[in-house]
Amino acid sequence: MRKKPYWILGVVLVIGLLAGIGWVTKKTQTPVEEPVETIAEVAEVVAEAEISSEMPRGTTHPSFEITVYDENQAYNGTTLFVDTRDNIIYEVNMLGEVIWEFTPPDEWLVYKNIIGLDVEKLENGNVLMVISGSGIYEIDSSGNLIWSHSDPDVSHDVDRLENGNTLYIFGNNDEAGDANVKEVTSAGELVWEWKASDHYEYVDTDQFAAQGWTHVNGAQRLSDGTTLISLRNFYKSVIVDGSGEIVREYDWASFGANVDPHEPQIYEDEEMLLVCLQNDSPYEAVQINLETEEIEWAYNHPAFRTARDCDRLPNGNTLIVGVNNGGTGNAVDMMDDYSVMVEVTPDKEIVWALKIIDETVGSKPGWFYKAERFGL
Ligand SMILES: [Ca+2]
Ligand SMILES: [Ca+2]
Ligand SMILES: [Ca+2]
Repeated sequence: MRKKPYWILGVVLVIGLLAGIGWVTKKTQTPVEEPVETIAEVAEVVAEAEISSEMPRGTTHPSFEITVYDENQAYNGTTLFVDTRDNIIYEVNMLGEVIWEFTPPDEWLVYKNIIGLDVEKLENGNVLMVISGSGIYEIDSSGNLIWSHSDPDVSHDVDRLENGNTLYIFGNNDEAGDANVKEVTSAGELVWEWKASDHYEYVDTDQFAAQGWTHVNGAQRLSDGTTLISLRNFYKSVIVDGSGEIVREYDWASFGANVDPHEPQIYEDEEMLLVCLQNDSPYEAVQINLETEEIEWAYNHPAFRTARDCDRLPNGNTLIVGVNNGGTGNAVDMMDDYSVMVEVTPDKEIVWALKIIDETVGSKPGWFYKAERFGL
């Protein structure tokens, strides 16, 4: 039997040693600081996108610009939202072209600027919206009023439930004693309500004085009949049972001082909760495991502030509505900040972005509030 030459063994040892040193060096290297890019700067030109023949086409809006569109990675569909500059509800395609719009009549409006208007598309194609201080309105795709429920104590969120009832909330300048969540039948009959003051002691401090006591800003009915409620001014989200008792409390204070939770949403199939933690700059979209409460995924961007909605899309991407801080990251000088919504992959690559190009938001939380994406 022929012996292997020793020099081969030596070469293998030396290569192994060098590789080991390289690995250790890499592990201990300080990462090079990447320059802060604004979302617009990471843009790919829309014109380069291959437009699917399935895409519904519409008309260009002078204020909307798509700065990123990766047609292979984005969840292709249409996006429904409110532009609160002029109180118009838009549905746009992936190019930002308007394929549908609706202007709520003046008599539905209480405030000049719609505050926290939620808009959703129902399974039958109708559109359901909550108009703060006014009520809930359901229209068909031609804009005809199909159903309404007037209640001055309404804001931020409305959901049509599987049983046909409607769940809505009140957190805009709410006071202790107000019902923060209500469920009404199609006949307008109140069948369930939840008051924070039944479960929390009223404490009149600055923390609890920002636009109301609790400033509840979101609710979701879960399949077991419990209800997820976002108590913004308490920095908490709670799950309450049918009798109103709090059966679960998620405390967001551990994510930093004054992080306002927005639009927490439980995805039961994925056993996770996705929430926007708004804290002017930076902000974070955080996904936690429902049971362990461990962070499974989180996204922030140095050019991003004031996100108030994040939705997990069927392809695993996340649609986030917020404000681009112009790349300055400066919470004082916000005059160059503009409204934006972005779609990011699980790997945190921006694959779609829509911005308002002709009007900055200044110190406002932005002209977009929430958005919904519908697949083609
Ligand atoms: Ca809703
Ligand atoms: Ca909801
Ligand atoms: Ca949404």
